[in-house]
Amino acid sequence: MPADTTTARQDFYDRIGRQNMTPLWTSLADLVTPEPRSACRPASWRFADIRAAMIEAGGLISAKEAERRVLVLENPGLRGQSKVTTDMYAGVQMVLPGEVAPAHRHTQSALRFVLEGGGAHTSVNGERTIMHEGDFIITPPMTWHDHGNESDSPIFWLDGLDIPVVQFLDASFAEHLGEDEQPISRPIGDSDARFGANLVPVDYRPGATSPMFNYPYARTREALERMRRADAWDPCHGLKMRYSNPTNGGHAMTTMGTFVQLLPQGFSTAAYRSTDATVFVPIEGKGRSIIGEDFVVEWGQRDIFVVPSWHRVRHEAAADSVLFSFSDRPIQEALNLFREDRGNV
Ligand code: 1HN
Repeated sequence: MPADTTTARQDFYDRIGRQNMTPLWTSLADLVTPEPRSACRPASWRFADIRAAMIEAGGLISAKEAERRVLVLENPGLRGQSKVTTDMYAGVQMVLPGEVAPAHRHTQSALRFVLEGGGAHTSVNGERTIMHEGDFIITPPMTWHDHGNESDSPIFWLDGLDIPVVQFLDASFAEHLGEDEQPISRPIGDSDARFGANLVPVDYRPGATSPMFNYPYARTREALERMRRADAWDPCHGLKMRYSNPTNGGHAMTTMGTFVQLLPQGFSTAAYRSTDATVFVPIEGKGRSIIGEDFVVEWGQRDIFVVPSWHRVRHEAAADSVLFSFSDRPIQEALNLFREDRGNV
C-alpha cells in the first residue's frame, strides 16, 4: 500500500474519531470470530489455599462488617474484574460460629454450594434452611437473604452469581433490610414439603425460578447412587444431572445452569467442549482434568477449576467422584447460542 494511502487513511480515522466514529474494517475480524476467542483462561484453586486465606481474613474482619466475607475467585485472564469466567462471578464465603451476614436483596441471582461445615443457616424470602455439605441453595433475584452460623465450626461455601451479566445489562438494584435477620414467615422445610414431593399447591403457577431453594446433597447423592445400577454411563459426562425447577422442568434459575455428575473410579471421559464456560467443584473423590491443549488440574475434594468456552475437557476419576458445576447455559439456550461438540461419541 502506498505511503500516501496509509497516511490518508490514518488522517481520516483521526478526523472521524473526533466525531466518535471509527471504521469497522479495521476491527471486523476481532468482532466476529470464527470460533469463541476468550480472555477467560483455564484456572484452578486448591481448597486448602482458599481455606487458609479465609481463616486469615476471619482474623481481620467480621462477617457483619464485611457484609459478606468472601474471597473472590478471579480468572487469571480477567484480573480486576471480579469474574471467574467472562460472564460469571464466583467466590468462597466463610461464616464463623456466632456470626451473621445481614439481610439484603439484589437483582443478581446467587447460588451457594456448601463446601465444608454444617448446621449454619441461610434464610431466603421468609424461610430458613439448614446448610449441609454438598447442599445446593438458590437465591433468586430480589429475594431477601441472610446467613447465620449457630454451629460450633466455621462454614465455607461457594457463591456463584450472575454479576457480570447484570452489569452488562445495567440492571443492578440492591437494598439493605436494615436488620441482621429477615422476618421468618414459614417453617423450616416448607418449600420442600410443597414442591419437593412431586406435588404442587393446587393453584400454583410456575414462575421464572424454582420454588425449591435447597437441593440437599443427601438426596442428590442417593439419586446418583441408585442410577449407577442402570449402568448407563455417558462417554462425555459419566452420570450427569441438571438441577431443575420441579414445576416446569427448566433450570433452577434463569441465568445460571447447575449440574452434578458422578464419575466412578477409573472412569475417563471423552473430550467434550461447549460454549458455556463452566466452574467445577468436586465434592467427593479425586482425579484430574485436562483442559484445552495442556492445562492439567489435579483435583481433590472442594478444589475449584474453570473450563473456558469452547475448550475441550477430559476428566479422569482416580476414585468415585462427584462434581458440581455451574455455567451460563440457560442464557445461551434462551438466546439459541448454546453449542456443544461431543467429538462423535
Ligand atoms: C451476596 O449477596 C452474597 O448473599 C455473596 O451471600 C456474595 C457477591 C457480590 C454481591 C452480592 C450473599 C456476593 C453477594
